[in-house]
Amino acid sequence: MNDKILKVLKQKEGYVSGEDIAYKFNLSRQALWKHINELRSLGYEIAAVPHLGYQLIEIPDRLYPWEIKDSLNTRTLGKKIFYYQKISSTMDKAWELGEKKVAEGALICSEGQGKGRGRLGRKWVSIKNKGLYLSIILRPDLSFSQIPSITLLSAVAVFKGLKKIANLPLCIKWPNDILIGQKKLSGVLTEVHAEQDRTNFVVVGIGVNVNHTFNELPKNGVSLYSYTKNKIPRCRVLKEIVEEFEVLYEDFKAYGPDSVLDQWRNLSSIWGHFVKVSGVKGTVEGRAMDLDHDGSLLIRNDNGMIEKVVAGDIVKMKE
Ligand code: BT5
Repeated sequence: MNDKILKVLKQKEGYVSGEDIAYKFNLSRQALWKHINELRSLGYEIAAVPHLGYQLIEIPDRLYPWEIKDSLNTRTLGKKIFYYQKISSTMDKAWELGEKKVAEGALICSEGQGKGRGRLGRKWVSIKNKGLYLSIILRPDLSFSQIPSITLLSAVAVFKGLKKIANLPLCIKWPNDILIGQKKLSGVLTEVHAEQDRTNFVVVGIGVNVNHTFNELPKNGVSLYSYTKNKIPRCRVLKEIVEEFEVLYEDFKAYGPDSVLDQWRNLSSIWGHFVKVSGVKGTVEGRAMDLDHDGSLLIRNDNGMIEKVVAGDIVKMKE
């Protein structure tokens, strides 16, 4: 009922009479008042004036599923949304739901995370009500070797989604970072639930620093707010990223990774630069030449040999 009342209040800029709302939903005046107070306790600012009625003054910056669904224009992503005030990690919840056979496209979002994680057991700082903490459950029919491309796809989706919000000087850093200058704005994490060669499901985790003040950010972090000085509703950030994600993902499933890889190549300014990459098998240095068809980074070392790095971090880059 709360969401229905909210819809009515959103439709009108001025006051809506309490009598009209109560009549529309067959509620007593007391019951309507109870719903109004419930909405207020969720953070909605609603003015109540005798003889005039109710007016929605402000929508809180929360990732409430009904707010997300109100604006999200997708076919499969976000048809189911699991929402938490606080959680250890949206990845853990996504794994739990994935094992329970929750359908592809389910979104898991939380206002904060107690144990947000990055790759290789690293931590993702997840301050409550400030960032976007989102996991997406996917069930692609892909071979194991194609999965790393999903990380690149996610990074492209974040890049394109954030570009729609503001004209930011974003950089994409292999494989999963979105930066402004040298500072990290967003990170992506892909985890796969697989048995032998069969992929059961994939979870993509997306973290974006949205409304953090400078002091709330980790060292070398940046938020949309700390850079633009504008507060941005986190639902909007989710919407833009998830809509871009769906377009890329449908294309990827239908035609393979080529288009995603091309877009990633075009967004990156790494090509031809000297890089030092710390990978699982040690450090590789040389010139970044290209992405391989599986999303690995191809580096030409001093001997002219091409080395392939499947997973790792670029720890240094120069001209
Ligand atoms: C990542 O790992 O960048 C992937 C981050 C994924 C986070 C999302 S949030 C929703 C979902 N649920 C989760 O639990 N995780 C996903 P990696 O490339 O390993 O980078 C981690 C490193 O980034 C850390 O070691 C820090 O140096 C830095 N870092 C941590 N928190 C940060 C933040 N909020 N902003 C910028 N940098 C951060």
